[in-house]
Amino acid sequence: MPETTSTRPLRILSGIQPSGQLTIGNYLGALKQWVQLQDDYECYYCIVDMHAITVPREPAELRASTRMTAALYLACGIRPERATIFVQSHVSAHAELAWILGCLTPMGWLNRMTQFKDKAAKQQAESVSAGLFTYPTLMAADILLYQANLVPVGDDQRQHLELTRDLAQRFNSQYGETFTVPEGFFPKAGARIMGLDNPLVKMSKSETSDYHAVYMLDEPDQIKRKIMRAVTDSGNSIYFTDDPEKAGVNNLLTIYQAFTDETKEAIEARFAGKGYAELKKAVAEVVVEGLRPIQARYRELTAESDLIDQVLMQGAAKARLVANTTLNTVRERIGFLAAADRA
Ligand code: AQP
Repeated sequence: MPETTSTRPLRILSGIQPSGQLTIGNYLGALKQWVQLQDDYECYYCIVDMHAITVPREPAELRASTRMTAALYLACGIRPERATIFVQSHVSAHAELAWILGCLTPMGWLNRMTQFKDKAAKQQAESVSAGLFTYPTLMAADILLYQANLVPVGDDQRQHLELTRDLAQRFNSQYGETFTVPEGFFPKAGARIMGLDNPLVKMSKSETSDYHAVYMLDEPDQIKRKIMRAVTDSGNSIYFTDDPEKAGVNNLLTIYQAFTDETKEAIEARFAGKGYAELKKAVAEVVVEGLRPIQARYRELTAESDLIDQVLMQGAAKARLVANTTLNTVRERIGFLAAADRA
């Protein structure tokens, strides 16, 4: 029988792709919440390397990025004794369930995914992989394997999460109650951090321009330089707004709010009558100070030779137990013959 919410604590699943250096978007949209949630929920935080290969990757870079991402999870304050930290490809159930869910997913659902359209548009049409197209079914498998109740993600993942919910419901109605239908959990501030060089696009770790993103491991000087060069507008008033003309100022305020947890009103009062240069200086300062302890902890953790690999090995063992329980139920429900030699 599948586990039910009534027999266990509420579960959380989330992940980040090791597709480059993590940005403050990844931190504010995801990691910062993960740390807060670990004390109240049973949390599974994975490094989704199988998602990362939906666009071409250099193997050595992928390995380095995977370790760097794991170390940043720990450096932010995720504690392996509270939360299970693991690498997606270490738990083969993700790939198997993704295939099964892919067979249940109408192409029309995938055709609607805006992230696919955005990412595909950046590549030559003939080199866009089938994996990039079916990415949302792998993400659904990640979440549903752990019977997650809540999925803390940034705004950009709303559509994928909706598809996960639709798939869970479709499976449940076709084969009987099997999956928990997850809810999204979006941060109050920082759910969508925009590019510093173009505040109309999401800040992304795979954007290559020098002044697009602040990376979590950037030096204080780099952070200041990037923020001082952030695109704003020709006006001089500072307030939160949806007006695309002032998207740059709104983005800076959002970053300030997400790092300080102050209210919008307090922040607007603080910057009333001040100029953009003062706003940028203040934002740079809270970012530098917010990242400083994380960077220090990162340096300590990566100095210990096999600590990260140990955490990942133990995490994978815990994750496999939960994932395989769900997968066995799924196999049985859809009519796969039980393999006599499978544990
Ligand atoms: N700019 C952002 N603002 C708020 N949240 C963000 N997230 C990413 N960018 C922002 C959140 O970070 C988590 C991990 O995302 P991911 O690495 O799995 O994929 P992504 O959303 O595609 O992130 P990137 O940085 O844009 O990666 P690339 O460039 O490789 O595609 C998610 O919770 C996401 O919402």
